Amino acid sequence: MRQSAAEDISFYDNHPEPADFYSEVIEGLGRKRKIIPPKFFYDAEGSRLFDAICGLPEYYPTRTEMQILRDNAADIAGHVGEDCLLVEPGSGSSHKVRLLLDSIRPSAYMPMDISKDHLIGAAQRVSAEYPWLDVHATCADFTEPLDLPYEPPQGHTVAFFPGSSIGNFEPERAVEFLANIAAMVGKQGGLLIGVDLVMDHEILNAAYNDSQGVTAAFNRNLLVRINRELGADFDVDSFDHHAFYNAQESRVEMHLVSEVDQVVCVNSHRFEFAGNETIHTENSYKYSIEAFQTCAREAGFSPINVWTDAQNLFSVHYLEVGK
Ligand code: AVJ
Repeated sequence: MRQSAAEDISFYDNHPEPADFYSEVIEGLGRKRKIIPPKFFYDAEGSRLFDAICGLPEYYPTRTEMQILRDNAADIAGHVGEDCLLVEPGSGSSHKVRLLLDSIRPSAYMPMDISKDHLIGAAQRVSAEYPWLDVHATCADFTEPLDLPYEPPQGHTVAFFPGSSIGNFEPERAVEFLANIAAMVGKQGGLLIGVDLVMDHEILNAAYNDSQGVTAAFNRNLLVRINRELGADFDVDSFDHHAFYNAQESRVEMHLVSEVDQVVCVNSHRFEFAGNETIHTENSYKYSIEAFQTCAREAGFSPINVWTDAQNLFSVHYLEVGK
C-alpha cells in the first residue's frame, strides 16, 4: 500500500450490525399497509440517483442548505467556538462539511458512517485536503446510541447533521435521535443541524415530483433492488411513483402505487396487491422553526441560533446541551 499524508487518519470500528434487507422487506410487505423503510433506497444506483436529485432544479434543499452554510460560515463558527471535535453522523462523502472546516477550524473531525469502505476513502480525502486537521473516522450506525471512541483533549464536541436527514424519522424517533446525540456530545456539546421548513405546498410537491422523473426512478429502484438482491418478481413498470405533501402530518410521503391487481413473490413469500394499493416508501417531515426547537428542547438541547435563506425554505439550527 502506498503511504501518503492522505492515509494519515485514525480509524475506529464499532462493527455496526448490517440491516437485514430480506427480513425487513418481508415484514413490511406483510403489513396491512405495506411499507419499506427509506434506508434501503441507497444501493449504488440509488445513491447515484439521490446525487442526481440533489442537483435538480426543483429539489431546493441541497443547494439552499449549502448556500446558508456558505453565507454564514463565520457566524456559525463564532457560535460553535474554537478547537472542537466535530462529529458528523452519516458523513457519506463528507461533502458539506468542507464548507465549514476553514471557518470552524476544529481540532479534530470525526466522520461517522455505516459503510466502512466509503467512510475510509472519504476520510482520507478530507485528511489530504486539510493537512492541519486530525481525522478520526468511525464506522458505526448513527441511529444507535454511541460513546465516542475518541475524546478531544481540550474541548467540547459538536455534531454536524446536515441534509434534513432528521426528516426521515417519525417525530418521536427524531426526539430520541436528538437525545442520543446530546448524550454523545456530552455536557459542553453542541449540534449544528439542517432542517427543511414547512412551506408552500406547490414547492414541496414539485421537489418530490421532478419533471425529469429522477425521483420516480429513485423510488422505483427500490423494487429493482428487491428483484435483484432478494430474488423477487416485481413488475417494476406496473408501480407508479406517487409523492405528495400531507399537511395534517407535516410530511411529504412517497409511495409506489400498484396500477393493477397483482401478486408478487419475494422468494417463497406471496404478496397480493389490489389495484391502487401502495407501498409507503418514505416520509420526509418538515418543521417550522418553533416546532423543531420544541423537539430539540425535549431532547435536552437549548436553541442557540438559527439561519435560514431569504425564501425561508430551509433552516440550519445551532443547539447546545442543557438549559
Ligand atoms: C435524504 C431524506 C433528506 O427527504 O428530501 C429526496 C430523500 N427522497 N427525494 C428528502 C429524498 C426523495 C431526502 N432526505
